[in-house]
This record gives sequence, C-alpha cells and structure tokens, in this order.
Amino acid sequence: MKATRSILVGLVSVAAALAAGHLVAGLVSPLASPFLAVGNTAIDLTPHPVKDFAVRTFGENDKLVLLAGMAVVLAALGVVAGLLSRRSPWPGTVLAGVLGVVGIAAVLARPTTTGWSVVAPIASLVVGVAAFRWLWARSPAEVPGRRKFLISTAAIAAGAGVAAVGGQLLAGRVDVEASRRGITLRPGQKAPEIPFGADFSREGTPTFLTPNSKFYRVDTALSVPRMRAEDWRLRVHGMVDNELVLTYDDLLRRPLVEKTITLVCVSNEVGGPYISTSNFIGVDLADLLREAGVKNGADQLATRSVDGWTCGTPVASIMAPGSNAMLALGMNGEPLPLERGFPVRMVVPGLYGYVSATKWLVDAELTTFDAFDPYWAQRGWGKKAPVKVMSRIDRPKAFERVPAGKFVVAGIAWAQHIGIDRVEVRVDGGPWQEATLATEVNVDTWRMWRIELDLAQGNHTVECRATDRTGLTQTSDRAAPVPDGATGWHSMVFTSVAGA
Ligand SMILES: Nc1nc2c(c(=O)[nH]1)N[C@H]1C(S)=C(S)[C@@H](COP(=O)(O)O)O[C@H]1N2
Ligand SMILES: [Mo]
Repeated sequence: MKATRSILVGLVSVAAALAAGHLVAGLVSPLASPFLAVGNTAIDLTPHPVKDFAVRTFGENDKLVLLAGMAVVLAALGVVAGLLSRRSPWPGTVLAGVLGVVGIAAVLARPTTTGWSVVAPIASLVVGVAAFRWLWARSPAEVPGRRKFLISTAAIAAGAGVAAVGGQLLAGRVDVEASRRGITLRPGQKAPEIPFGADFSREGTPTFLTPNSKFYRVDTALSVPRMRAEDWRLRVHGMVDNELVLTYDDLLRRPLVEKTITLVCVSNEVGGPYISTSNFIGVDLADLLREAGVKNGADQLATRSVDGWTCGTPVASIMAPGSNAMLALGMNGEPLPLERGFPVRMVVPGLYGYVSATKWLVDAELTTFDAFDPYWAQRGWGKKAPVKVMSRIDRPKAFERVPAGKFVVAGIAWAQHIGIDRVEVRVDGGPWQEATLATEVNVDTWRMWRIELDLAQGNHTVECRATDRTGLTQTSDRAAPVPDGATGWHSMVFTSVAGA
C-alpha cells in the first residue's frame, strides 16, 4: 500500500475510535470519555514540579495544551500504525487494540467511574479496530481502487466528526447554565462595603475585589464538572452523631452570609500571581458540623469533589470561633461560576486552597489525619498548610524604566485570618522604611501598601517584607512552594531614568 494511504488509514481510525468513545461517554457519563480519562490520569500522575511548570508556562491554558499534546501524540501513533501496516493489517490492528485497552484502563482507574462508564472506552476499542480493518481492506494496492478508498475514508472521517460533536453536545445536555441562571442569592447579612482607599489600584496593585473572570484558577479538572443545583447532594458522615444529606434548597433555607475573603494557592513562588479576593456568599460551615455532631477525636474534615479530588482540613480551623469557614454558593453577588465549583465549594480563611477550598463539593467525612491522606498529601505536600505571611511588589514591574526622583512603589501583603501589622521596603540593601498600609477590610483579606521613594538615576533593587499581627516578620530564607508554601522576600530590579 502506498505510504500516504496507510497513513490516512491510521489517522482516520484513531479519530473514529476517539469520537466513538466521546459519543458513548456523552450518553452514559461525560468523564468516561477515554480521551478525557487518559488526560485526567496524566494530570494525576504528573509530578508536582512538572504541573507547576505547566501552570506557570501555560497559565490557565495548561489543560488545553495537555489535550492538544495528547492529540498530537495520538495522531503520531496513528501515522505509525498506518506505516507499519503497509503489507499486513496486523501491526495496526494490534496497536489499535493496545490503545483501546489503555483507554479502558484509564477510565476504570478514574475515581468517578461508575457502572456503565466502561462501555465508552470499549466502544473506542471496537470502533478503532473495526475502522482500521475495514479501511485497510478497501485500500487498493494500485491506482484504480482509489475512488472507492477515498469515499470510505471520507465517510468514516465525517462520521467521526459527527460523533465527536454529538458527544460534546450530549455531555452538555445537563443544562447547568439554566440551573445556575435560575438561582438568586439573597444573603441576610451582606459584606460591608469595601471602603474607599482599600486598594492602590491606580498605583499598580490589584483592585480590592477580583472580578470573577479574573480570579486565579488552580485545579486538576480537565473538563469542568457540570452538576445542576437540583441534583446536588452533600453527605456529611464519618465520625458524626447524625449523618446529614443536604440538598441545595436545604442550604438556601439556612442563613446566607456574605464575607470578603482572600484565597491563595500554595503553588505561588515568591511574588506569584495565584491570589484573589471575593465576596463569598454561603452558609456557616461550623454550624453545619455542629448539627452533624462531630465526635471526639475527629481532627480532619476530608472533602471530595464530584470529579474525585480530595482535600483534608483541620476540624479545629473550621470550628474555632470566628473561623468564617463556609460552604460557598456564590461569589460577588452571583452563583459560583462553573469553574469555581458550582453548585457548592468550601472556603476556610487562613489555609491554602489545597487544604480548604474544595470545589464541586459532594462529600464531607469527619475522620482523622492518621486515617486519611488527601490528593496532594499523597503527592508529598504538607497535610496542614496555614497561609504564611507574605508580601509582593506589584509596581514597578521587573526591569521597568521609571522616572528618576519621586516614584511610588506599591504592592500587596497577606496573612489571612491573622492580619497584617506592617510592611517594610528597602532599596539597594539600605535601611528598611515603613510603607503606608491601605484601609483594612478585615483580617481574612489581603492588604495593599504603597511607599513614595526618591530615587537617583540608575539601576535599583527594591525588596519588601511583611509582619503579621502576632509580630512574625517574613523570613528572608528562600523556600520553594513544596511542601507547604514558599518563603523569602520579593524583590524587583528596575531602572530610574531621567525624563522617563
Ligand atoms: N475539586 C477541586 N477543588 C479544588 C482544587 C482541585 O483541584 N479540585 N484545587 C484547590 C486549590 S489547589 C486551590 S488553590 C483552589 C483554587 O480555587 P480557584 O480555582 O477558585 O481559585 O481550589 C482548591 N479546590
Ligand atoms: Mo492551590
């Protein structure tokens, strides 16, 4: 067989296999799509530094990059299968079978796999092998059969396209958007207005509240879980006196409160971007646990999302008076956006997101730290991770050229749930000077700072360090984010120029 034809046979068969799996998954369970299951497994197996690299390099497109990379690898395998099968259909058949088995294994290994899900990767295997054999049999050794071959290939390729789109539409048929649109949240207790002067956004800091679309995003979900509020249930169980099963309406019947809270990710390098602030609307989590009755000795609340991610939070951090821990239903006045964990997520001020902020929450088990290791603890991250006092310079930007003379340096500082006492700044290793802090909103949020400096022409390095309300000053020791959060002083190199 000619090389071009054998390549075409391989490529079209791979496409048909993937599309068939996607279509059947759309019918039975979207996460059972073998393509997504392999991608999700890849995410779980990826060592954290690589994941960090991916997030740093591709930002919120990291998942798109992964899916595109997988498509390229699969296409390459299709090409190889085709080329190996120029004389006999067997090498390609075997390769198609092996890929099919990998898909089945990936789906079976997903924590979300239930009963019928496995038919999706089985469909992939069967269709992949069948398409390959059928096309191979129709690819002629010489030119005369060309037309028939091209028509067959085009037909399968078109079928694959229709199946893939169909699968996508079916997966989206659960109308979460409509469910979300139908919800209005009316907190009985509104968050206080953000006072004028709570940020220095005109001088380079973020705005105090982060618009929902700009809020940082970190999660392992390759496809955003789509669950309607009507279908949502939360089971509270384990070491409790009364097991609870709550619906979304049950939560709406409880007192809804609105609180301004800053969320931060442990993956931040010093100076990193994964920190944002929102007015979260939700119900008090400690009240809810008190209703369930936490048994003595239960020190960890293990929570799970609908896509199988797990998180462990110290019970003490939730139950402490004024913890402000909540099950959040909304952000900035609207129901949670889908990628923020709709219908319900957890928020516990003062703890990094990976030990506190479960999105798409469906299960809460009272247990102990000895008995259970959640997702990131299994991968070498700390089991307990209170937020470390930290500060960041937002202005000037690295290597910026700024006017010599008077110039305002500005940034943010945070020590959630403890509060910031002061921020100091020094230039070129000189004496520490105290920055002006913006109006405090509450201790669970970031605090903006600014300082006016008078700088001579030339290169400068500016550094900052924050001190929290307990008197703890940020250490200068540089530590990486693993295992429980980076430390060190943020610094910025820039140039003051005349007449800039
Ligand atoms: N279901 C689920 N919830 C999750 C995660 C996740 O991977 N899956 N990541 C956590 C981490 S590491 C952080 S920092 C926060 C980020 O929340 P955001 O994406 O809304 O900013 O969500 C937490 N909740
Ligand atoms: Mo995180």
